[in-house]
Amino acid sequence: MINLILFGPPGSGKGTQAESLVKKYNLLHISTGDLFRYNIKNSTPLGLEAKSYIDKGDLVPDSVTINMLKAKVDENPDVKGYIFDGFPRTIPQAQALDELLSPSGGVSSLLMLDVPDEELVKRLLNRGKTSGRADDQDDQIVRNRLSNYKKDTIPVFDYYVDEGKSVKIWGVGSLEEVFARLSLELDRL
Ligand code: B4P
Repeated sequence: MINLILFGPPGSGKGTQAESLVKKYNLLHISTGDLFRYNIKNSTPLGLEAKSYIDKGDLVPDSVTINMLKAKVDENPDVKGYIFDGFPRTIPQAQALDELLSPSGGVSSLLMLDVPDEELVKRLLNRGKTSGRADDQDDQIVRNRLSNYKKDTIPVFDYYVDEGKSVKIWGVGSLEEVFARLSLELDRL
């Protein structure tokens, strides 16, 4: 079973690349960002809670995020493997994922899309012009997301380095070029 974490700063292309990877490798794509946005759109209690954090560029609390992720995995027991996109973003989330996946062999690999900050800000503000996403429209909110990534999320990369599972992939170039780099790593699993 392949249990892949697609990792990287906001705007690094995780969602974009996950869409292509699931088709090629027949895996289930679980994006916590998409799950939150679905709940926000449908005004569920979970969505209302998540919105107050996401709109400011803050992380949603671990307890809420972990329970939502577990429910999604439990709903889909018969899959060939998963691409976790945007999860884990904190050490407690990584520990919860390890526990959840231990019956199926644990995390196979963490692939980090490496993109310089100024390129990320440019991509996100550009997406904000058409996406309607409040968290993509304001320079300060975008920079807050980047600073939260450095503080809370980078330690997750180091956590899996200790297990020999973290790999950095250069995330600048055309969508096809980045996809080819990711595929090379996935083919090794
Ligand atoms: P996410 O939905 O995960 O959003 P993201 O980090 O902005 O996006 P991603 O990296 O997938 O970028 P994309 O491919 O779209 O999270 C949103 C928020 O939800 C978080 O800030 C947080 O508040 C909350 N949240 C989610 N998960 C959480 C968790 N586990 N714990 C707590 N809170 C959580 O690409 C971005 C743009 O770049 C697109 O416009 C795309 O077209 C463009 N692009 C992609 N690849 C490109 C390339 N190679 N060249 C040029 N442009 C490219």
